[in-house]
Amino acid sequence: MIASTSTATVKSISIGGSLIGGSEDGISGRIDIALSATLSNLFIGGDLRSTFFSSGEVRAGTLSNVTIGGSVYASETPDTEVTQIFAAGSVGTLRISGSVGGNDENMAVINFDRATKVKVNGRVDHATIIGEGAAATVGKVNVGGAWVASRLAVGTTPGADTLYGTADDTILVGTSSIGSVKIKGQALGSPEAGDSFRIISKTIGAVSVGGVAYPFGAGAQSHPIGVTDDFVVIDQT
Ligand SMILES: [Ca+2]
Ligand SMILES: [Ca+2]
Repeated sequence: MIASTSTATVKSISIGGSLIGGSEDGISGRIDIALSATLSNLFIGGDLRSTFFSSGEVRAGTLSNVTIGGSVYASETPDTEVTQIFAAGSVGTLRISGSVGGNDENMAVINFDRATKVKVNGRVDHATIIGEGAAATVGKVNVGGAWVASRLAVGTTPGADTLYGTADDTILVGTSSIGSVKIKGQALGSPEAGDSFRIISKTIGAVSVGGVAYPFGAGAQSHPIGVTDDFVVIDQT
């Protein structure tokens, strides 16, 4: 674990290989910067990867520039879902060269208040990206591959199911927004019954999936996308 409890900015952490969750103590495989402090540059050449016992995790107040050369993988251990990338405040640019992948046990979770850009070159599969709070914003979300069984909730309450980005979410009164979402591959939910997947915010500027643009303008829009009937991109204003 790399930890800093100071409120001073940490200018740079660079790991050539992977950051991997550890054994049974549950706190290894972590970069843990004070939630009032900024980590300006984080480079992980390989994966941010979880093991059976614990997750690879990054936590800070602000994450200005994050580059992950590999993929982000959630743990497969039942009931051990954690937020693998957490900024108490803002994220500048988050670039992931590989994929963001969870599994049937745990979603890969990314959580912040605001983000300028999230770019994933591979697929987003069993992942939840949360912009938390009534003023949450995400500028651009670009995904090079497919979007599968994944959620992007910006400025919502999770509702009775306690999950962000599902059908029972309520959009908070405020100024939340998603500027644009561009998914180059296909987008879909899951073939199982009873679950739901949303890209949701008060205002969404533009969405394209597989080269098809879905109209988002003034007023409320709701577009079901994909073959599974449980994935909807929805805004309110
Ligand atoms: Ca929910
Ligand atoms: Ca709208």
